[in-house]
Amino acid sequence: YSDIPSSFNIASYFVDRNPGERTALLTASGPVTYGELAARVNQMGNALLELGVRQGDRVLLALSDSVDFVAAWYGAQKIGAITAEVYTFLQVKDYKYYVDYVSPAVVLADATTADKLREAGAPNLVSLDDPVFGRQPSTLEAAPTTKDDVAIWKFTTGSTGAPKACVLTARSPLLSFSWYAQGVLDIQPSDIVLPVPKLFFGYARDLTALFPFGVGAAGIVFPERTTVEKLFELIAEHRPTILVNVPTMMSAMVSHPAASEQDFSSLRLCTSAGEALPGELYRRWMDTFGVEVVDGIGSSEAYHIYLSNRPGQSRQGSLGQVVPGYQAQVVDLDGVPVPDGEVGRLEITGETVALEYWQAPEKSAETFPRAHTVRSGDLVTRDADGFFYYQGRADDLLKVGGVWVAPAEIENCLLSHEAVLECAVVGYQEDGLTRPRAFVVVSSEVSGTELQDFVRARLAPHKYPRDVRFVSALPKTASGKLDRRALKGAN
Ligand code: 3SK
Repeated sequence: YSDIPSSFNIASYFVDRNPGERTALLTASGPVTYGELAARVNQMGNALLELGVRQGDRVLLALSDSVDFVAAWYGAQKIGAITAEVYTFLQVKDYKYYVDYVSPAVVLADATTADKLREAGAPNLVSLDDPVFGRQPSTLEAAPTTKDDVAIWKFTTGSTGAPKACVLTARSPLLSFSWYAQGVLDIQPSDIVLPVPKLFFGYARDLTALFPFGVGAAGIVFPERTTVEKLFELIAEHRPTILVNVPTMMSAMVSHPAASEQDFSSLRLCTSAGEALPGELYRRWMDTFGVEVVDGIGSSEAYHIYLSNRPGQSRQGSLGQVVPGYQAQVVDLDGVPVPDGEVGRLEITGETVALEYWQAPEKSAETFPRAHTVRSGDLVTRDADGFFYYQGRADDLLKVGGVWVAPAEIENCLLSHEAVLECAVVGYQEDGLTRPRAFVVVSSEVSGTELQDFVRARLAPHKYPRDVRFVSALPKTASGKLDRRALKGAN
């Protein structure tokens, strides 16, 4: 961190340093070079200046994935503004929340989001088809920003409450690039990255349009909703080397009838993050596609991924080891480290960690107990080799018959049943007592009793699901994570 020069601009570093003729982005209408992207970034930055945005102001991006999304993000960075992104399929009331909370100098919308944002009363709303973006010069001097300036807000929803912004400085993307993308993934100029989640989710944005740019590699952008068919098509067309994946999509991909016909030979690895990857799904993925999975865990609070497997050394069912640059501790409720093998909360220390949650001092003090440290809500164990194993969220644990039960353990057991494609276990109340309920997506006929017996035969007796619900799909959040809150609300 002390190696980063104090004067540092994210756009100058990640875009402008690259040779102009190299490909930065691959799109349906052809490749976009770094030279073309830099010119568009400058136009976007100039347009934001004309719209009155100044260094330190916030710009809210509500944009579908496109070259202009990437250019607008870097344009804002280049003039020293703070960027925050939101999903494009929110309800008017959600946009109203974000607009009030962020209080942005400008809200950037596109055809998908403009009407809803207008209805939400977004002030200073500008659509990307506004002529202001077309009449700008393609040169722009970077604002005199430093590594310690606040540059990025990443939203976190957590399992309860309204979304909060993690306030991050410019050093976070640079360190994360160096520690994770170079230190773990060994990202190379020849890499081509295909994201499963959309770019509003920092996991995907950084892996597609930030980390690759650190070495002059390329990302693929496409506006459409990500479906298995679309991914198969994009893999055949662009021959990516890295697939940025989430377990939900991995499950859908392995279950697709055309899975065995795909040529994934261009892929050197598939990252998995965003939610726990069940060991059983890892096995199915390897059997079907044979592309190495590099599972890890990250968060908006820590900026990006802080525990990860290493290519060539992945352990099934493990989150891997600490990403070099971070320190990890497993602590009890009082913050005291627990011995290896015992379940505790994960605490991560590293210079990428957010300064705070915006306008949430109490929650900030709880989550960021010391500078550069985040106390996550994730429960883990660590083994003697330093590999971490996910044990669920602290707030998802169920007390059944007086004993704590981790839903992840029951879910993993159910997933090892041949008929179960996806499942989630949450608590429900019966006669004033908490009991585990399983929601399952199956590929062939099986009864609830059979699944209950299956778990009974493998886990401690109190852990079997007292109720089994068959569903066609599990509810997901916009970033593709399981929406446990929606399941907890089911009767
Ligand atoms: O899983 C997450 O929430 C996350 C957030 C930001 C960057 C990376 C990840 C995996």
